[in-house]
Amino acid sequence: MKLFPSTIHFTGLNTPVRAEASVRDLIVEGEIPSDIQGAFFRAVPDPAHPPMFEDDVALSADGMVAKFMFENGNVDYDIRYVETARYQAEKKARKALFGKYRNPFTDDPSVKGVDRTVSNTTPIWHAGRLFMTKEDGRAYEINPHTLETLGSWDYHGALKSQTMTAHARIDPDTGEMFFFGYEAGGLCSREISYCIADKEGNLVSEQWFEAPYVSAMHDFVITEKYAIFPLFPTTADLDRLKAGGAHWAHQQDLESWVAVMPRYGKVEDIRWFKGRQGVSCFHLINAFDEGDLIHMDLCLSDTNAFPFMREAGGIHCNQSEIGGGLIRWTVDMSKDGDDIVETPLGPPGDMPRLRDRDQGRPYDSAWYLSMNPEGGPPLPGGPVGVAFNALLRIEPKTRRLDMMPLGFGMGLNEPVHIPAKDPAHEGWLMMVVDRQVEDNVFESELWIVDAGNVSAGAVARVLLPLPMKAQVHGWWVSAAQLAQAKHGE
Ligand code: V55
Ligand code: FE
Repeated sequence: MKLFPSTIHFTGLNTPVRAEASVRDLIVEGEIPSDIQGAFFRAVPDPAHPPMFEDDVALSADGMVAKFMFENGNVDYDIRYVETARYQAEKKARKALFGKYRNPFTDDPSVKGVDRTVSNTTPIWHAGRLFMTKEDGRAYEINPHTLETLGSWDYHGALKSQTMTAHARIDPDTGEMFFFGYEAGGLCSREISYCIADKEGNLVSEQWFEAPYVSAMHDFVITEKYAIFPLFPTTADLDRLKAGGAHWAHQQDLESWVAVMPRYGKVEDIRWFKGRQGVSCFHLINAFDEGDLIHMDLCLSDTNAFPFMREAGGIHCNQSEIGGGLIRWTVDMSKDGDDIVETPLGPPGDMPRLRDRDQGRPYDSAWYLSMNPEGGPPLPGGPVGVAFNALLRIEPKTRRLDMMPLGFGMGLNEPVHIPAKDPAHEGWLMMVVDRQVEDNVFESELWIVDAGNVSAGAVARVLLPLPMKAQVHGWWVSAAQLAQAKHGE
């Protein structure tokens, strides 16, 4: 194609920007809290070229890594493409050579065998290194100071898995990073890798096990004792791909599963618990142990939230009619059987954010994005095609909810959490807020919100002089962590 398609994947907040840019000393309204010293990294999918096919999706767009750098109340901004093998091949050809989302059979023959991943989902910081991730391939390492791409990351040749999740979990006490990869043995393979990197960043464990079906396993959770792998029935099929079809199709009549194993144990010790049919979940807030019980808190919906994954499975419904909620699933490791007990915790939503120190532990509060019933129609754009317009703070123990509702024509990107020096203070949330100013024209600000008092709104706002294409996930890296970066300035 010569032009970008006029579908939702390339319009609204998904309108391609494609500019690598740097802006020093952004304008700040209000005072940036002194706790905020460090960098907010963001993953922004932004297609460098018009796609080969009209029906291309936002999830296929080339990854850009953006950085808001905070130093003593001053804010600088940078955004650069992740120079994946795919990006470099297309840059040289000055056009798209890779075809449909996660379907290599639709590629230009000239790029057969070239790494297809676009590194567009989550920036992850671990053991002094910054990675850009996407679940269909391995991570790319990024220089956190310059945003230069350093190359594909395989733990110095140790990693066997061909894929790595965009949702790793870091234990706050041990500093270990727990992660997995599905389709670990190649396209549509049922193999799942389960890996641990120690606090120095060495891969110290990698085990593989087999899934009951090839599932879009987007996230997983750990507790102090267990590693937990939920599988939902959005499935892949090699014959469909070979016929030029979609990678994912949601199957409303297939059951979901949760695999549970001791986190330092063997995959042979996995127990499988059976979940509801047809449900879907992309993100979990957290999980924790209570004696022999394991609780996991999921952003669950009745069907897949992505229209293109539903439609490939023959499911047709309105986005606004999809039911769901923040739901707790509990399993009892002292009992036989495969039962899951379900408890509702909060209203529907997604893009949850947990304090780093609460990972895998009982927790008092967390945050996620939802809809404000009085906010008017949602802004078009983002991975699923509509933006959230309310920020929720939830106390899972008391079910208490607080909300920061946005007004008409406004939308939210996922926040990061920044701890406060004062242990009695809940810290800060930071997120990009978009506002529609005319048809397909948006202005954006970076908002800083008191994490314990979200209904008070922004305490400081950073004005952004460039259009901000919709973000997927972000990561906060403190100045102290940046000072320990393995790549110096
Ligand atoms: C998601 C995002 C992806 C992807 C698959 O948010 C799932 C869910 C940004 O890329 O490829
Ligand atoms: Fe995600």
